[in-house]
Amino acid sequence: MGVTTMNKTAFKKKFLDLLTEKFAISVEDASLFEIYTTLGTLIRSSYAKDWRHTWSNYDHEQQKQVYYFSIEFLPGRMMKSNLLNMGWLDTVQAALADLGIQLDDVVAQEPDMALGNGGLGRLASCFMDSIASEGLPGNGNGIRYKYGLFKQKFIDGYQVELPNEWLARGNLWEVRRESKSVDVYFNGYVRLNKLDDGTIVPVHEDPTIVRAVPYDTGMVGFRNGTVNTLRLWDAEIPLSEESLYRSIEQRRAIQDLTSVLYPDDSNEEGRRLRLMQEYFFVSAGVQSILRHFKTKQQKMQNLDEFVAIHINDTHPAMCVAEFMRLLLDEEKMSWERAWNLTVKVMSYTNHTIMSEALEKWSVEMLQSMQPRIYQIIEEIDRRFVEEMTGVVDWELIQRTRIISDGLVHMAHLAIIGSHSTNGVAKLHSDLLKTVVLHDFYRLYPDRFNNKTNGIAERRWLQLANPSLSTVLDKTIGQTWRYEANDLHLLMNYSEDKAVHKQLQQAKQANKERLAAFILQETGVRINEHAIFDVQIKRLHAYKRQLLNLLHILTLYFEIKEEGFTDIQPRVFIFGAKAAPSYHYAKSIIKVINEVGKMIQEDPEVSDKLSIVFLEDYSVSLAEVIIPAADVSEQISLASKEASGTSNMKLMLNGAITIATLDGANIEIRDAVGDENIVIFGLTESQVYDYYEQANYHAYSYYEALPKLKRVVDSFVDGTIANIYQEGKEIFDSLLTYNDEFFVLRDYEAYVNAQKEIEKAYQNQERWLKMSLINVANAGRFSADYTVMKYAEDIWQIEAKPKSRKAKDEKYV
Ligand code: OX2
Repeated sequence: MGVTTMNKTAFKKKFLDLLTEKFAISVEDASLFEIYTTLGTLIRSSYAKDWRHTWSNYDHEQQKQVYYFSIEFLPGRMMKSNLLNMGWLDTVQAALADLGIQLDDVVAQEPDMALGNGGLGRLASCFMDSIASEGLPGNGNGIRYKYGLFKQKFIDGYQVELPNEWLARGNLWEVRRESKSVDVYFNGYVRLNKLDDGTIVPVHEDPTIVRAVPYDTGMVGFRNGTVNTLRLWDAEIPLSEESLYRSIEQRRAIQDLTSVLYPDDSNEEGRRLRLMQEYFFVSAGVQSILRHFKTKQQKMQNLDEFVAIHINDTHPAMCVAEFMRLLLDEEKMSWERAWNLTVKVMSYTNHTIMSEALEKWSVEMLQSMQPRIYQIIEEIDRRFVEEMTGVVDWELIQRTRIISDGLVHMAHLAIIGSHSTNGVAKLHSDLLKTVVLHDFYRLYPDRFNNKTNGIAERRWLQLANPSLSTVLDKTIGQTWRYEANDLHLLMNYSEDKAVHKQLQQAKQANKERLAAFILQETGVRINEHAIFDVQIKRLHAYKRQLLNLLHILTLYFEIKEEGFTDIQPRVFIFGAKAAPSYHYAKSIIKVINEVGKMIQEDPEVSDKLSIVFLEDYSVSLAEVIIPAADVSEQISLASKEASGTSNMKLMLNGAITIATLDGANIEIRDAVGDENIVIFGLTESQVYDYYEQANYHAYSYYEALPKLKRVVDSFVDGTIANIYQEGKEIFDSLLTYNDEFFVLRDYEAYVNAQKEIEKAYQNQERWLKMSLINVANAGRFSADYTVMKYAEDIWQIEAKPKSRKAKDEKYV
């Protein structure tokens, strides 16, 4: 059974046979989990041949491949997306229905694979889908964490973290490849032995050896027969060394290596175990790439014609040093030749300008944990300084060198050791050049480029939003399903009332679906005809969920104290996890929850406003929320959000964006035009002016705007029940500590922008046209296009024509 040929009868037979074979059970008696397992097994075995062929074709045709190194991947559930990409979705859905089974109940059995925190990891997974769907030879390389990102619960409005045992019932999609294991060395010390001929041979004495075992998962391309590989590494005790690691502590230390994903998003904590994780997956990945390369009949010096390695943020930056180590120590290559190859092979993406997320490791820690890697980094640093001396001024060298003040700067290593550094949206890439990495831009202007993020539109529209997809099919045909830019055909219907009506009905159906979900999860019944106003992203001060809350409180006081009655009902929906150690972010969660409760218990306001803070935001939850959104909140302080990707997903589903000119919001504005988005607030250059002149006084806004004062005071004057130090903490952050993220400065503009949103919504004709224009112009944010740009400009890899997206007859 090939992946694109499948009919209902054949599927049913296969499925029922396998159910019997696996569980000796009839379909009537089978549990949903047994059905899920059977279907998953069938799916996997059906793409297995294509998986093998994909790999052997790359080899056979000597194709250059990219290896995307990322410490996080966030694929969510895979069953439905595999079915879609195999071309089986409709058939399987119908066949199961014949058997009395709802596919959605089956797919809900799959735990979210949540090996990432947020945008960074989800981007890596969107890229995996698109790389395969474009038929590009590309593979992921990461860590198989035993526990995914923590599960979030609210108890008395507080966030509580529970372990996420995603592997408890096994993982259908992975294949353990024992035979591809490699050893990774830690600790000990390195002796440099001088041979008779003068060459120096490093010997790693007394190391701790960890066995890295890969688990591979097929990344199925959209209807093209391509199945790439996501390789995640697990840490084990090497068999031959068992006697050496007899103590429980030693064994535990090794097993703990891949236990947990660090739950910090855009924030760096500098913990020892994290550094171990980084070296672990870097070394395992690079070793296996080189081992594979050596099976080809190719010269090592031509390696760059066959291999590209991508460093996704700084966590895998040690790829540079590990690659050098292997070329020098194992392949006996000269430094110059090895360095030349390394720079050609490596490329790096920066995902944030927030300095607290730029990794720095102490020299002592790195030196004791990876003595050889440290030596190599030291030598890279020494040569860098030597090369630049006399060419550029001394201060510039000191600011850009890798090791300074007892710290190893990982971003510096990634930039110096690669041929390409890119940001993730136009503004962000410009800021890298002009501010954050300006010194490096002076040294290597040609290395800097922009690659605006993209999203897997198949998942975020075709799978998540069947109601809208049906309207699109009927209106513009089906080519948009494989060529996202064809969504633009919808512009021909921008004034078409009948199409508007259908879009409205699709949105309403999604709102009802979400309302039912909310009722089931929280027991709260929301007004399905209210504006659904959505902010879904990590809880971080710079993303300014607090600004959203100030607006909600403003509406609350307008109703309670100023007698406003003609407010358009709104449901404010939040999804956000806070890093467990991020106290301030957790206080904001608590206060949002308490305000939500206060509103809900007050009949004077509860029919007009409500807050729903959904627990445990995840990929699967996003798939239910996004299609139902009317308003997309993208309100970070300008310059702080590198790109954002929920902004793209929400626009694609017809939400209207209320945004600052930050990250990819700017490109969304360019795509839809000023009339179809609501922009407010400081621009990035105004923010920088404030920094330069140090003349921001938050207090003056508090004093000058009575409504704002009323709202800010409510954090400490007893208006909101059950908040104690949380309210005070927020109050102080705004006034005592002068409001680091200019929340008070942007407040008035934001409230006015929200009035504009309300006005636009009340004119449904205008609103539906705006919404349509957003959908019609979202195609450019498909990750299919993004990865093609990476492939052409950075990785220099190509798809073979037959592996490009298949334009299946059904869709032409
Ligand atoms: C995130 C960025 O904060 C976000 O703006 C961006 O869209 C996403 O990466 C994908 O590029 N950790 N998470 C991010 O950056 C870091 C570091």
